[in-house]
Amino acid sequence: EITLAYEVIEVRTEADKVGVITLNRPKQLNALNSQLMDELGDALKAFDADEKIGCIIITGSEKAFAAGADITAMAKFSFADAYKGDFITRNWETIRTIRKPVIAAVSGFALGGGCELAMMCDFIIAADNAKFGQPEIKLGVIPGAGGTQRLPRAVGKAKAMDLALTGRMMDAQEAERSGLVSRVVPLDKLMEETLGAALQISDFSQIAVMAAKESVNRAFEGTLADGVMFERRLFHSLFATSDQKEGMDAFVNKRKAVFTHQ
Ligand code: CO8
Repeated sequence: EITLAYEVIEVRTEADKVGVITLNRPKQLNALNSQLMDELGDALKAFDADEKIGCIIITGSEKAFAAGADITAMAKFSFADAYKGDFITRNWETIRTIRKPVIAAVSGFALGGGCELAMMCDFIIAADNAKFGQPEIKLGVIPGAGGTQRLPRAVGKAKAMDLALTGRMMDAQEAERSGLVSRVVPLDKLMEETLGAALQISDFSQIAVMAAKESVNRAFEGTLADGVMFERRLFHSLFATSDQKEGMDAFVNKRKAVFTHQ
């Protein structure tokens, strides 16, 4: 049950099993300030803790997923403010602790911290009007929430350097070609498509889903051999779940599996 009052995000559930978080500072193109990152973190944690929720969606408005960290909030920062402050150090990390899948449904601008937030999600579905970029260089700074690390892992060095050094934007087609987004859909189909994926995920075994997320993320840490061993041990452990018995029995008996997340 979500009881917290939110001001700069909107929170709802779909079919009692998908949590939807809508960034809601329309006048600032969803610029990410401390309050927004706090509220987003609280909403993510609440959905993660809710047994009924199997998948979470973060989305923005048609015009902007998020046009970056809030520049007006940062403009007068000293080094000490940046280094010691919550804004930079604490509340951007919450999303990394969420164990259920988080999908970014991106339309419009996903720039700077907005692009970084989208990349911290497990995958991105983009509307055909989406624009991605890391324009921090134009402000005399560099990406600060993982942009220089996650972008090259997603799109390779050439495009990551191009985007980080020139500050240019990449449209949805280029983002899909480069591997930054998993699907591009017409703007008016964005929520339908994303919700479809989220509902599909929610009907699977939550334990298997969390294990899959954990294991794919492991691909970005350490060596291939360690990652493969990590995956194998997780795979072995899933044979201890009722959901594995149910999933395989349903296949063998040609019926639909009903997972209980045990
Ligand atoms: N911060 C604050 N306000 C913003 C931001 C932002 N990032 N982006 C847009 N706005 C505001 C504008 O100031 C404007 O406000 P007002 O109406 O009061 O003048 C309003 O939103 C609408 O914006 P525009 O009039 O500029 O709209 P356009 O359609 O003309 O342009 C753009 C849209 C191209 C998106 C343009 O607004 C823009 O370039 N925005 C800035 C993009 C940017 O530089 N983003 C990177 C910010 S730095 C960053 O994200 C660092 C991340 C580090 C994270 C570290 C945390 C750990």
